[in-house]
Amino acid sequence: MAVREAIPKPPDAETEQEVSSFAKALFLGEIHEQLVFPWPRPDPGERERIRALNAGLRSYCAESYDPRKVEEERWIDDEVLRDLGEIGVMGLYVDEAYGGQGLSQTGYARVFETIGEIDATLAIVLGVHQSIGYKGISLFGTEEQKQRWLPDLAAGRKLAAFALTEPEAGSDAYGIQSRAVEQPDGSWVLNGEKRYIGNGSRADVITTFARCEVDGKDRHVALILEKGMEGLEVGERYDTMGLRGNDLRRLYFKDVRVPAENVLGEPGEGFRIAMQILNNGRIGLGTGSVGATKKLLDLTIAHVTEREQFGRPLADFELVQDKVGWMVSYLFGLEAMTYMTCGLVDAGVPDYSLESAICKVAGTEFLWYAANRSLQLAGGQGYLRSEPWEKIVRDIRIFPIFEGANDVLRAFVALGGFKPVGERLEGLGDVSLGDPIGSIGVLVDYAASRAKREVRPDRIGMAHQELSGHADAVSGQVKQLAGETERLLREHKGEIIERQFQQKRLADAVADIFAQVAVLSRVTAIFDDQGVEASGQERFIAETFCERAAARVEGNLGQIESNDDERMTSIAKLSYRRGSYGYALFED
Ligand code: MYA
Repeated sequence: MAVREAIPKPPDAETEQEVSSFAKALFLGEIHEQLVFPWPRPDPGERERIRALNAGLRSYCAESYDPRKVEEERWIDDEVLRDLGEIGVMGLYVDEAYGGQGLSQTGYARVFETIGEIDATLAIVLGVHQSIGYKGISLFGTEEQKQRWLPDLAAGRKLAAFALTEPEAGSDAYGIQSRAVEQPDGSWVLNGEKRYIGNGSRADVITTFARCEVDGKDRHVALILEKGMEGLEVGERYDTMGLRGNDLRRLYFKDVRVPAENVLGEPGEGFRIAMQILNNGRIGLGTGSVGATKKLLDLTIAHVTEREQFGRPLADFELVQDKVGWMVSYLFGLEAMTYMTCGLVDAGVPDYSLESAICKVAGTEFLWYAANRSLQLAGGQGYLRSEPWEKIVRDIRIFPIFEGANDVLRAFVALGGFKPVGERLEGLGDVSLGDPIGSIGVLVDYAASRAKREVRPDRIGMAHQELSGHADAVSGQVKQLAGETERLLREHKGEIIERQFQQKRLADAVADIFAQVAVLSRVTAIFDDQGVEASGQERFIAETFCERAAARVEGNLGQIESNDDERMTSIAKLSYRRGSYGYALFED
């Protein structure tokens, strides 16, 4: 069910260029605001359904779901999972035709916020199941495959898992070693090993990936494995710091024969399929972080308003207000950005890979800092195992690591932005950026042609006029981002792939720009609905977020030129040579 009916047509022919990704275009200095204005409106029919699902989920879990028991027993009762399936939360986005709830990405995220508030382990078990476990079947499955698997998965009669990571291929997912060889009868024989697989021994259906040969080329294939297949062995369970109810396992594939009808998509397309599934999963971690932070905020407000010290509630102290104010204002921005991304998916924007990576990085890091600050405000009480903070902190520590380690995703975002800029530069003169002398002329030509192309959409004109100051500031930041991107490419050419300090700065800058655009769109909709006067608090929070985000953008882009990166790499290399700290103050 589409949240937004259709993407409105751009205003004139010059701006009517094919644009597949809002975030990638920002690196080119282009703001395709018709993709992000107006704010995506929830479908009224869907709103009712979400309310009913959330209410059912809350009342069921209040009675029958005990997070501590799940942690002690290290799994969720099968009966509870069956009940949750009956409530409808095991097949949230699956078409009604296959027995699911047919929710949009936005609707899915809203129910997942509630799941995340109840318990992170529950969110991960259900998230592994539908966010990534059977997402591939829903996105790339044939009609026959959907009919075969989705009804049982959506109803919770079967559980799914996603198996990509291997001992030698974590962040470098392209480098998986598992291998599938096609047989004369069209089936495949699979060998290899996977690790850190959630729902590992419980899953009935596992989406997995292996290398394969297609037309003599080394490619990847996506396969659906089923419990009980000969040679599919479940290995030992990992003993983890948090999410202790998550059944995290090794899996071994020993000559597993996979029938042709279990191949997902085209052989050779496996890596693209894996990445597309993860794009969806990463948004889930962004919106899940929104839900988890709301819970932390509730805990924090309750604690600081009740607890008194020095004859006053903690809430009265400035440094407490600083933390709570930061939490609320950043949450407002993160919520806008993550739901804006859901809106892009629902509107059918083809490429949201950068946006989803941005949501994952921003969401999981904010949640981590928020949890730390919330625990700090709870004082000694926050450190007790009987209190909720201890478990939350343990459970969420993995979020910045899994589904793409955050620094790897930052590199992915920056390189994803460099790519269209590099292509444009190369395309102008057909000269490789790897050729330092040849490219100079091209870059000069490009700079000149750019001046003539000022009609490209480089301003935000659809924000409410009361927000025009912020909209202009964001337009300026986009211009600066594009300028720095081009300058870095010109300076480093192909070597840019090694410049991780600079990649991080660009990735963080574009994340803050995207978040500001989302906030402007959100508040414009609030102004339109309620009037400017009546929306004073939202305006105040939004402006606070935008001003802080703008300062971060300035900081990050400013450091591209002036930084101590070389000192940091030298110190690190020296310490590798010394093998330890090596600057002992005492000689004992
Ligand atoms: S699941 C396992 C998680 N693992 C990863 O995420 C792996 C991380 N690594 C990668 O993503 C890739 O290997 C990177 C690129 C990014 C490093 N969308 O040359 P390339 C295309 C679309 O850049 P590499 C888990 O943890 C690219 O354009 N396409 O490749 C469970 C290119 O195509 P072309 C993409 O340098 C957690 C081609 O691929 C994407 O090797 C459980 C090659 O690209 C993309 N994103 O790698 C979580 N990336 O050749 C449960 C690349 O055409 C969730 N490409 O240009 C629960 C949710 C609920 C939470 C609730 C909380 C409370």
